[in-house]
Amino acid sequence: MRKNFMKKVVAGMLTAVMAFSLTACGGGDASTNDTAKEEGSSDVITVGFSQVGAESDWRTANSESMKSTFTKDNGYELIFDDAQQKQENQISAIRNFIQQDVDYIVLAPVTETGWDAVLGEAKQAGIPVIIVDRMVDVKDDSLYTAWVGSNFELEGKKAAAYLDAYMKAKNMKDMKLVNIQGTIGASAQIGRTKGLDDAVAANGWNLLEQQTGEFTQAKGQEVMESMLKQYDNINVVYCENDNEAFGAIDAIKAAGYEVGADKDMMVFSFDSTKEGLKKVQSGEITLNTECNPLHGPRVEAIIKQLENKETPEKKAYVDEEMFAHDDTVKSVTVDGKEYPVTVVTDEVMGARKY
Ligand code: GYE
Repeated sequence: MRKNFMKKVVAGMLTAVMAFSLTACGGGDASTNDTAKEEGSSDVITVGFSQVGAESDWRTANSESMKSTFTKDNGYELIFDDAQQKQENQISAIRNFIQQDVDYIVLAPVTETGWDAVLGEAKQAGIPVIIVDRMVDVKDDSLYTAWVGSNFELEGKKAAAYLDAYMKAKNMKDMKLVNIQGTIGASAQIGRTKGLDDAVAANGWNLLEQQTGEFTQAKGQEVMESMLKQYDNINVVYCENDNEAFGAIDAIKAAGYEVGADKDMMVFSFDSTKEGLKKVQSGEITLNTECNPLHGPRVEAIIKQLENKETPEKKAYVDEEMFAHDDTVKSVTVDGKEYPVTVVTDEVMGARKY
């Protein structure tokens, strides 16, 4: 139940009681009660959203989805805070939201750990917290009301299964693999790295190095440049998001190599933003495993449930696809489930809005 709304309901009830006693005394005006009711029902819902930053195209699409959902016209006041990838900024944003007595706090956490204290403060203040995108790792699950986002480990497993199937289909024996990781400690990094690590262990792949590219294009490029200086004959580059892949591709080309599955180096990516899919269509990215950023309506659905005193699902995963340059591998099987691979055509490109 919305706190400001509750406050108004209580105020309305008091007014009604007073009006009733005045009427009983013969001099009352019962319309006071209606005014209070009207005020209550036209109340805007205030949402404080602590966003990680603006590090990637995915993030831009995610912010846009939140902003276009929580509008004045839809009955919301959105307080948007960009933490510039720093947890301390997110913690102070949450403290500000508590001070402003918002109705809901929405948190897209930069990393999983370190939230117990501040989420405890929100709980103490009686403000529901909805976690979106990456997860939090807290001792007490009651510190947040609900979470919605992606199954990052499944994304990693699907990508690794594709790489395995691709290698076998093309009879490639010699793998020299590098991994440009996301922000260390972020669920998206933990899951995508784990999917790869497990496959490396199971298949005995030659993983030369893992280094963070912090989910940005600039860092992706820098890390790739240094790996190219250090190792000869890298042939698979597993990037953990599109922007890192863009940076890595620039670095590979600048070093004089050709990018593509049948060229010098194969690039893997996650997100499948419009720019990311363009590079799949051109062949510079071999496989792009989708991660859906359009969480605004999903968070709103949770808030509506809470407003209606319903209990939202504690954790909800989003369904996601895989996009490839060609149909060498038509599907992969992970944990007994088959996932189709879609070849990027003009039609696929046309349907992608972000
Ligand atoms: O993959 C990346 C962004 O947490 C799913 O963060 C998100 C990741 C996304 O910077 O592009």
